[in-house]
Amino acid sequence: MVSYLIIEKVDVRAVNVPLEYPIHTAVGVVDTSPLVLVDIFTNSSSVGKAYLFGYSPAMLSSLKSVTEVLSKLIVGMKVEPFTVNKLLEERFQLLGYTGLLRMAGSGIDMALWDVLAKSAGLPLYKFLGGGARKIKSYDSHSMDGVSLAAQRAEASVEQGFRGIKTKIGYETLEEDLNVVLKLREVVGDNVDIMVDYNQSLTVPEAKKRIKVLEAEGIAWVEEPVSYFDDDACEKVRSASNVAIQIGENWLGTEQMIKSLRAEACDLSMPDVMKIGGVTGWLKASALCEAFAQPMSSHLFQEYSAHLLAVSPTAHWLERMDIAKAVVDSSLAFVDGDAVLSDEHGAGFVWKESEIEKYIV
Ligand code: SMN
Ligand code: MG
Repeated sequence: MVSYLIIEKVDVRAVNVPLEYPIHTAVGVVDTSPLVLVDIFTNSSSVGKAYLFGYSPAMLSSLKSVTEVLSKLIVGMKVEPFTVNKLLEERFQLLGYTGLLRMAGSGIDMALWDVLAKSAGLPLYKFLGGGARKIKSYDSHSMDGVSLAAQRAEASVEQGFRGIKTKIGYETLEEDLNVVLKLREVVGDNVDIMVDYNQSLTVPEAKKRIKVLEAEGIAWVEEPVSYFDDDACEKVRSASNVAIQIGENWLGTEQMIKSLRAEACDLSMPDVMKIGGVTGWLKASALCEAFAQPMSSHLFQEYSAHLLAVSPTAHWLERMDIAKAVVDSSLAFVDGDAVLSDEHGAGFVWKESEIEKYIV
């Protein structure tokens, strides 16, 4: 057993992999999954692993090179996520530790926590002090149109999911409503339906559409307007009788604090990559408790399951498996719950043979 872990080498690879379904949103389509894969090698046999999601293949090479720049800065350091984060935040204070920089730093943070937990011979949730628990999960779909939305919802309920998210923001409110009415007909009254506008509406349009959706028992309306415009979010939230959900785009807890102070939302769903990795999530989970925000995850189901297990206001885990083409995860979904295994660390390995196919 080494007395402390040292970062010896960081491998950074870029892949562009297929998705189960293209992710259609009101503001654009994500039809493949551009990922940056991070491996942190240490003076032990454990290797820390994490992936980043680039959203657009056009960003992949930039995200990869930013991750490589940060990786060079940390080789030789001890595996201390808090220390590494502090170094990166200080180093990029002038430029602004945000955007792709923050995302890359989060990937490094996740991999550092992964290798720490592995070196302790524990699954991440146990290493963080949590106990084995199931985490209720919703199946996250896309802007699929009425028939595919119904088809996917039926399949998800068959698998035991008790929550379904669909993306809306169609040309007309009627189209939004048609999808919601069809989903309710398919899933019945005991399954939660969440809707996601992906920031596509203006404040007046959001107020108008949410007023109509209120009658349909929607569990939450996600990102109706720009997540970054706290005033717009607060105007929509205070006018709505449906819970407003935001958070996937908060880059660091500093943006989250700004939104929560402005009472921009009823529910919070940080994205572990954008919020600052495991370290960022742990800060965010304390903020959710302080501001009485039920806390859900965004993508990154492998890490998010461990983190929700130690989040005081844990709400829902989002199942949208954007990395399944290259990630072999021990996380299982049983009757709509995410079930953590006792595999060490975050509990996944790469599908190396598949990675070769998709290397960019
Ligand atoms: C989303 C948007 C873009 C890619 C993946 C997921 C979405 C969500 O906002 O909440 O899942
Ligand atoms: Mg969303």
